[in-house]
Amino acid sequence: MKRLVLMAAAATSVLGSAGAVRAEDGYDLWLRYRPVEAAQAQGYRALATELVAEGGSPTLAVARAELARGLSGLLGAEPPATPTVSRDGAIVLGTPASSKAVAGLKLPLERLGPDGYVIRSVTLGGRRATVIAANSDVGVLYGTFDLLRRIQTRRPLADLDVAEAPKVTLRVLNHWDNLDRSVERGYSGQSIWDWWKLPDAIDARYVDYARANASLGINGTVLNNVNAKADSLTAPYIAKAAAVADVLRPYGIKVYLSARFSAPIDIGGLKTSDPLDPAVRAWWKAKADEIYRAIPDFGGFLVKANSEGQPGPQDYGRTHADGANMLGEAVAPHGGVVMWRAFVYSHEQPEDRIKQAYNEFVPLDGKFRDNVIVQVKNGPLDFQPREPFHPLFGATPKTPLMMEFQITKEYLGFATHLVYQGPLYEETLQADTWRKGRGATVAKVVDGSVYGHKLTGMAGVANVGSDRNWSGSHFDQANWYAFGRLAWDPHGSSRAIAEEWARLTFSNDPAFVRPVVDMMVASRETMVNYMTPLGLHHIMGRSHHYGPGPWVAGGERADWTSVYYHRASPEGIGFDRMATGSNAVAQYAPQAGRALAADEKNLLWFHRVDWDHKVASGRTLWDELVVRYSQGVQEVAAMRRTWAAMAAHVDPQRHADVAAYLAIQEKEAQWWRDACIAYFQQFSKRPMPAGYAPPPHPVSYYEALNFPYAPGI
Ligand code: BDP
Repeated sequence: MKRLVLMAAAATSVLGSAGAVRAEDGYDLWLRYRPVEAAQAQGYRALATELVAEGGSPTLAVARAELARGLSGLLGAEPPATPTVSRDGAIVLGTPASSKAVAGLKLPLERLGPDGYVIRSVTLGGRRATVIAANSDVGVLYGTFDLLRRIQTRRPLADLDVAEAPKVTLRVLNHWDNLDRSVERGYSGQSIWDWWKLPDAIDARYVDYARANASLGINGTVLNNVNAKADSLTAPYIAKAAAVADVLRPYGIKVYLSARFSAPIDIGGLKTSDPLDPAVRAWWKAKADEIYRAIPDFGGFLVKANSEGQPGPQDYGRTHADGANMLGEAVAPHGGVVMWRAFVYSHEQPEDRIKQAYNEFVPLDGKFRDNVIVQVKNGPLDFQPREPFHPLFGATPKTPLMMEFQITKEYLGFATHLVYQGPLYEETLQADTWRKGRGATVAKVVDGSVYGHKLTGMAGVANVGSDRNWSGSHFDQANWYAFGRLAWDPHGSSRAIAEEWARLTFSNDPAFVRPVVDMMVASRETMVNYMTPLGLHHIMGRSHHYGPGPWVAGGERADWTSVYYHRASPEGIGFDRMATGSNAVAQYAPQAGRALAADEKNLLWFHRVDWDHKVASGRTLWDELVVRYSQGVQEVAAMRRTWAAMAAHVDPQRHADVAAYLAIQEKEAQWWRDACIAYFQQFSKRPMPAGYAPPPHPVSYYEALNFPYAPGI
C-alpha cells in the first residue's frame, strides 16, 4: 500500500514539471507518436495541413488511420481528410489505381515491385504536397510508416525524394508458440495468440502487433512452434488461424503454419507419412485446399523435420527434398511456399554436429521445387553468442536459402540482459562467403543476388509475448526492430538502426542518443566477453540454457553437452575443426575458411590450443580468457553507469525497469565469469593473472546451482 502511494506521488510530480517525461510502460514500442517540440512542430504542421487519400481498400484505410493517429500525436492536431488537394501542405497517399492525383504524377514506380514506395515533395495544382505512392496498397502503408518515422526522428520533410523497396521477399517472424500459450524459449510472458478464445475473441493486441510489424515491413508470421503439434492443422485450429489472418491481412501480413511431418498419421488416420506415398500426397493436397478455403492468402508451411526427434522423410528412407517437394506441391496451386529448415543433426552420427546440415543439404542442391526455400540458421550450431556464418550460405547455387536469426535471447541472457543483436546480425550478413569470388556476402546470398534467386527470405524467431512491453524488456524491442529493418535491407547498418530505434523509443536528444547507441552497439561483444570469449561456444546450463554450465557432460547425447564443444583438458582447450581435426573449415570456400579460422574471435571454435598459447595481446590463452571474462563484467558495470546518467531523458518507469535488469545482468555476468574461470582453472592449473581476483567459490558451488523453474522450456 505504502509503495503504491509513493509511486502515485512520484507520477504527479513528474507530470507537474512542464515538458517532463510521462511514465510509459513500453506498450507503444517505437510507434509512440509523442509531441514534437513546439519550435519544430510548426514546420511539420505546415507540410501536413490535410490528408488526401482516395481509395477504399482496408489497407489504405489503415494507412490513413495510422497517419491520422501519428500526426495528431506528433503535431497535436489531426489534419482534415479531403478528397482532393485543396490546401498547401497536403499529404497525398495512394497507388496509381486508387488515386487520380498519384496517377497524374507518373512517378517512377516500375522498379519498386509490389512492396516498394516513393515519397516525394511535389506541386499539385499549384500547391505544395508530399506524396506517398506505391504500386500496391501495402507499399503505401510502408511509405506511411516511413514518413511518420521521419517526423519521429526529426528529419526534414521538405524536398523529399525517397524511393525504397525491400531487398528480400519473405520477411517473417517465427513464433515458437505452443497451443497452450507457452512459448518455447520465450521470455516475455505467454504467447500473444490466445488459441483458446480464438476465433471468437480477437485480442486488440493483434492489431498493434500488426501495426508494429508492418511499420518494419515484416510481411509474414508463422503462428506456431517449429516443434509442431498436428492439431494446428485440424479444422478448429484452421478457423482460429483464419481469424488471426483476417486481422493481419490489411497490414500486408500473411499467416503461415509450422507443419508436423507426421500429421497424416497423427490426425489423418493414415498408416504412414511417407512423402512418396500417393495417399499421403493426396492428404496434404486436401489439407492445403482446406486451409486455403479458410485463408485464401495463406503463406505456406514451415517445417522442422528429422531434427531433435521430429518426424520427417528420412523415417521412410526419403530425403529432405522429397519431403519438402511433397508439401511444395500441395501449396503450389495456391501460390504458397514451403520453408524447410536446415537445422538438422543426429546424435547417431559421430560427425561433428556443426558439419551435418551442410553434408545433408549440399547434395540436394537443385532437387527442390521452385516454391521451396531452405531456412538456415545464421551459424552452423545454434544461435550462440558468436558463431561463424553457416557454411551452407553460398554453397547451394540452385537452391534459395533464407536466413533464420533468433530474436528471442535463448543463449544471450534471456530478457534480463541488455544485448542488442544488430551487430550479431550484421556480422553474419556482412561475412564474405567467397563463393563466386570476393564480395559474395551472406547478405547477397540472402537477397538472391549472388545466384539470381527470386524467392528470398529472412526469418526471425520472435521475442513477442503477452508482457505489457511485448518483448520482455524495453531494450529487447530493439532486437525485433533490428530484425525487421535488416529483413527489409540486409545490407543495413546495425548502428544506424540502433540510433533510429533509440530516437523513436526514447528520445531524440543527442545527449541521450549518443551514449545509448554506443552502449547498445558494444553490448553484444560485452556479452560474448562474459559468456563465451575467444570462440568458446555451447557452455550454458543444460536444457534451460540459463547461466554458465561448462561442466555439463553425460546425459542423452554428447552434442547437447558442453564438454563436447570446449574439450578442456590439462593439455589445452578448443575444438579442432581444421584439417587435423573435424575439418569443418573445409565446408567454406578456401578464402572464407582461412579468414574465419585466422580470426581470434573464433579461436577456440576452430582450434585446439594449449593454455600457454600466445594470443594477439601477447598474453597466454589462459590469461587472456581471464582478462576477457573480467572485461565483460566491467563493461556491464559501465553500462549501468551510462544508463544511470540517462535518468533525465527517460520516463521514470522505463528508466527503473532497465536499471533493474542491468543490475541482474551485472550479477549474472559476474557469475558467468567466476563459474567459467573456476571450471577452466581445474584444467589450466595456471594462477590468476596479476590483479585479477579469483572466483569467490570453488567450481563445485557453481555446479550445484540448479534452476528447475527457469523460463522458456
Ligand atoms: C534450439 C532450441 C530448441 C529449438 C531448436 C530449433 O533450444 O528449443 O527447438 O533450437 O531451432 O536452439 O528447432
